[in-house]
Amino acid sequence: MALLPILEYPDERLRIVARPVEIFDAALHRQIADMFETMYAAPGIGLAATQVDYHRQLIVIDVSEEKDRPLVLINPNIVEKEGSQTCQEGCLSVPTVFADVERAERVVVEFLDREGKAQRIDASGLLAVCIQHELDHLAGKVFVDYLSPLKRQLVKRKLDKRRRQQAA
Ligand code: K1U
Ligand code: ZN
Repeated sequence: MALLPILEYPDERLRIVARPVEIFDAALHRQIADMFETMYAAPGIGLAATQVDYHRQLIVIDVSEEKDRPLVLINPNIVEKEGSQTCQEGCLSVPTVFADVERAERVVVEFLDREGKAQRIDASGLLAVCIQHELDHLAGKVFVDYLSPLKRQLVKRKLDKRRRQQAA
């Protein structure tokens, strides 16, 4: 397994729209294992393939306290949405930045598992937030896109400063 580099906002590769996964082979299973290792090490509760510069519709998630409930979503589609909730979100591609985002409270998602078998889950609370955040990544969207232009500018400046300090 390997730790994968995570793209950081405003990297333009975060804007690439992911294509469906078509081949369920050993290379895909290696990519999934590497993404879980990267997500757990970060640490994070989700990771979309886009964030590691792999532009296929693949997401890994684990919102459990014990980190023992790994979930792989391939070619996911939200087929039902209900209600709304506002949650403070973070993003491994926008380090140190947290902001409130309004999302659906409950989503029903159809997807393929790592063997290519069709699955469906009914998610609410944090899992629903995380799924919507990761699906946005696959569509080339980052959570700071929901902020005002002024707040986005502040985020860019903060990240620029952080990068300059890291390079010094
Ligand atoms: O997609 C990502 O960048 C991962 C992101 C997912 C997410 C977090 C919060 C709300 C919506 C989506 C993260 O995992 S950021 C890190 C984080 O939230 C966290 C890390 C360790 C423990 C608990 C949370
Ligand atoms: Zn993110």
